[in-house]
Amino acid sequence: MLELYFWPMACSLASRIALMEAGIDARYHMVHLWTKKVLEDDGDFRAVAPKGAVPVLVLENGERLTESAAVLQYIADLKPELGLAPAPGHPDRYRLQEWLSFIGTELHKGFLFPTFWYKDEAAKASARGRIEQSVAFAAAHLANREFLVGDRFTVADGYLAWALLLLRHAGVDLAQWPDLAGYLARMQVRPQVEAAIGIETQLWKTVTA
Ligand SMILES: N[C@@H](CCC(=O)N[C@@H](CS)C(=O)NCC(=O)O)C(=O)O
Repeated sequence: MLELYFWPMACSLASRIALMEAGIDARYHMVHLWTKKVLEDDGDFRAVAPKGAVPVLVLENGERLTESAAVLQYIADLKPELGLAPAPGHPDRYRLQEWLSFIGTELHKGFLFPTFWYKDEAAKASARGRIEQSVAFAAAHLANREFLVGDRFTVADGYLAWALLLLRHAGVDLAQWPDLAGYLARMQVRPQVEAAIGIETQLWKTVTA
């Protein structure tokens, strides 16, 4: 069985969404990102993952796969019939990778600067402006489209939905882009997305209580 190391509402939520959309059972291990402890046994997360970051997917053969873009594509490729990623070699596969990279580097990492890393207000505002440019780009792309790539849900949509949920903590108001707010609302009512968010929201409450 696959195993996923995660922290509630962190980027590993996109991997949980992918697993649930794929209908793949997995064992989930909650990690505390600050203490780097695996919560179920107080184990050393860095012994599992030297990078100290989630997601980590433990494959059936015991190998560990990291980096959201790789993990998400791996999960999607386990169930090719579901189209959670376009087939390898199809032109849309490169579009999927383009979006996974954009979400990972511009939105996901971009979010950290104004939220956690910059203390100076001017620097925070500048970083927020940069994120807003990236969000505006995604909003324009989604103005007349239901999904990021092709005409069906892919793992990139799960990843973007997570990133958009987090942006409010960076002081970015999605109401500026009604199409994008509508897209997020549509993603959030997909049964598996809603269920995954529900599970992690509950877990988040338990770890922060
Ligand atoms: N490049 C990695 C980044 C993963 C990442 O930054 N994960 C965060 C949670 S969203 C984390 O575990 N941070 C803990 C740390 O960096 O110490 C990816 O794309 O998956």
